[in-house]
Amino acid sequence: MEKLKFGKVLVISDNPFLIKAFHRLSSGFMGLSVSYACSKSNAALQADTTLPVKVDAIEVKKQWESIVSQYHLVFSLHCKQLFPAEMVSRVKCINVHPGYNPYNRGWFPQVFSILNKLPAGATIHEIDENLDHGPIIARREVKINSWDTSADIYNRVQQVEVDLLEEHLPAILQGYYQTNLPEQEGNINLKRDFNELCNLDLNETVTMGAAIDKLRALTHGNYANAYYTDAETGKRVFVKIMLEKEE
Ligand code: 0FX
Repeated sequence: MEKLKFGKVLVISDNPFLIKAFHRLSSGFMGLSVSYACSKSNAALQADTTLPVKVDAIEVKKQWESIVSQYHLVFSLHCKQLFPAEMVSRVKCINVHPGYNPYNRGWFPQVFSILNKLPAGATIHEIDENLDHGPIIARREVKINSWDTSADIYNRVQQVEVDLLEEHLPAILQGYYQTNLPEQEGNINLKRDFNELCNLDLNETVTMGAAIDKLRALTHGNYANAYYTDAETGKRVFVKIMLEKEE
């Protein structure tokens, strides 16, 4: 193994699956020291005893100068905090994103890919001052089948994120990876776009295909996403769809 260019690495993540995967993938590198941190509000992760590493709370906006002075490289593995422009210009920051950049950058990419038919997938890229935007180190598309819900796609995307990390981590740590600029600016979805989607309008007229797409885009395990408001009680009624392809 060649000498590492980036020997002191900070992983900031709010995602236990990716923390475990990163720990497994990085444990073979001689001379590599990795620290893990998550958002302050993520009490579940800080208390998670199934994790192989200690995960401390970090407030990137407040602590970025100390991060810059301590680490050679920072990974965001679904970190819910935005990295300030001053930070990303002073320390190399790399994002592992559950979307196929530059399409459906931002919040819950696969949800929007079901609806607007833009590619879904995973991307590893350098972070710049814009959301899910910087030079691309690696990306891979994940196919969307007509019977997939958000959760089906997300599970495949997460596996592809791990595969891409496994393939590219050596080059990243040794600092000899290549990047490509995204072919266009693409599009961004925010949390409020997702929240708006969840509010179903019972008077909206759509094709059956569009209705199924909307419900499968908003069906993700136990999450209560799509809803309509019951006229009599004023209470929200949550809606999920079940899709089963014949064998
Ligand atoms: O960690 P993450 O998978 O990713 C999200 C953003 O999509 C991503 O672009 C950003 N870089 C990252 C910091 O945050 O999010 P999550 O674990 O909260 O949700 C995972 C999936 O679960 C999501 O894609 C859709 C589904 N979900 C999640 C919540 C919280 C729902 O369907 N409803 C929800 O309320």
